[in-house]
Amino acid sequence: MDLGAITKYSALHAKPNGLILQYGTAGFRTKAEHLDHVMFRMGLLAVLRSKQTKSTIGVMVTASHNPEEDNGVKLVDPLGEMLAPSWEEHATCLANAEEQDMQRVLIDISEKEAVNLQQDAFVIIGRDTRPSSEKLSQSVIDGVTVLGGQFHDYGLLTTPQLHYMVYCRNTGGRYGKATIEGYYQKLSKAFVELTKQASCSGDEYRSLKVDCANGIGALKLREMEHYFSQGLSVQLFNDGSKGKLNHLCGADFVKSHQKPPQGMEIKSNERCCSFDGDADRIVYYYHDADGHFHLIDGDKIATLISSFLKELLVEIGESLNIGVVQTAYANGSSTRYLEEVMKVPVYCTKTGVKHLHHKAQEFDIGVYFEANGHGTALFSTAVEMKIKQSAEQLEDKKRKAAKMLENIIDLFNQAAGDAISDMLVIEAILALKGLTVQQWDALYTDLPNRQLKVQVADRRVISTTDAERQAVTPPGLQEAINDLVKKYKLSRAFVRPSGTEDVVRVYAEADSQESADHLAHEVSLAVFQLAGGIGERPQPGF
Ligand code: 16G
Ligand code: MG
Repeated sequence: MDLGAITKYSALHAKPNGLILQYGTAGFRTKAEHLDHVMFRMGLLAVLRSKQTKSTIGVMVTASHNPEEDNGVKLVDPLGEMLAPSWEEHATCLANAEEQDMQRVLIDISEKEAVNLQQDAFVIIGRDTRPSSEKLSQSVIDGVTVLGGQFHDYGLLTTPQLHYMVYCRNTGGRYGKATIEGYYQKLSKAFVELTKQASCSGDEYRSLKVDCANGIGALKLREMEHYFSQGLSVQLFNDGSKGKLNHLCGADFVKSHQKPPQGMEIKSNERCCSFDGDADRIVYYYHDADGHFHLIDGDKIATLISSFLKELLVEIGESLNIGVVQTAYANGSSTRYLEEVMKVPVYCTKTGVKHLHHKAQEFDIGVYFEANGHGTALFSTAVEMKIKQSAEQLEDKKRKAAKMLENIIDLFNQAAGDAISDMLVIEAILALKGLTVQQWDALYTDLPNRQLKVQVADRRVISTTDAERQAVTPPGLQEAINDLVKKYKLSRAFVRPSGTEDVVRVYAEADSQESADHLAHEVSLAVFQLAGGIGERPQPGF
């Protein structure tokens, strides 16, 4: 380590006085003007992580669904996963170190993690379309270079594309080619082969409106479009040519406001979807003949996918263990449908993709989705090999199912939830099953629900267990929630401190919207009273 050079360059990326940031569920995220030093330091950290793992590490500059003025950064581990928890702590330490402590912190991390500093390091970098992203990714590169790391800057990429590149590079090209063409070709080939098997009746449904949140998804989908156009025609909205990133559009807006994005004209029963700002989340929706808006969220996406996978497995005659992973936010109807109708086991983890991803790896086939639309399906290597063999050996009908499964494995981004890949999987399944968006929606009816936020002095006073479904502290809060829940039918409620905002989140569902709203309000009051609420008491009405 050339400590002199690090000190010199670090001063060019000086940390604003008193600024403390935390590597949260999705890396660092805040106003772009506060992030220059964090970017430089994450460049340094990526080099150490690369040396330690002897693998390529990814650095993505994005703030996903946050406003355009924000930015953020996260590191991607060797198999495309989120950064290991112990390194999240190092990231926080390094980002918050004062200039004069930087050297010591770097040496500490290297020693604790037994990093061989002589080892080569390779870091790949991607960024979204925010105005601040280009300069910030240059600061990452400065950090990588000053520690002697090699790098490749992919420039504009969706977050899942960067995860894909990392995964490809660390698996000797077996997973795919680590180029943007490699990504387009792998997914499109699988999609086109799959949809060729769809009966002609599906043809009239082969067009889709996509709200790209004025983000990177628009650019990449436009580049990719002609690779899969024989199977699907996409019409892009909020493509970044005029509107602001994530402003009144995108998956997060549509999911949280339960209404369509601005800038998209929707005719009744037309199939539409929205990506978020870095294209790792997707939700679907449509207007029915009466003009009512229907949201099809991550839970219904997981249901469609896992049901289809299960059907294929039954057809091939394979009894592989398939599991669905959700969070406490999953609608109760989806869990019930999966368990009772589909007979698929369902597991619940804490919020945050890394928790779901980790759990999903325990199954032969693990399908995970957050209700907000972030998810994918993971297939163990053994399953992949088995399916490939079946596709060659089995007879006619069985062989066809095995072939489909083989294509689906290729179509899923197994490194991360990916709006483009998920969209193509969903479109293929709808075509193959001849399902309309309404028929898909009708699989089950969501229980009415409500989400609220409560301001408290210190949200850390709330701790939870049982995948965030039970509050352990402050004393009395869970008992209060239990008493409130008993007052309503088919009801459920939980509270948790947000990992991305300084608020406590409240979730309630019940048999009617009125009951869900009441319950959410009453639980908010309990949080306000028992967990140190500040400001105005929560008011009823929304
Ligand atoms: C982050 C997570 C997302 C989670 C959300 C919860 C990743 C890549 N993203 O955006 O999965 O749903 O945080 O936010 O892990 P909250 O803690 O504020 O409710
Ligand atoms: Mg995102």
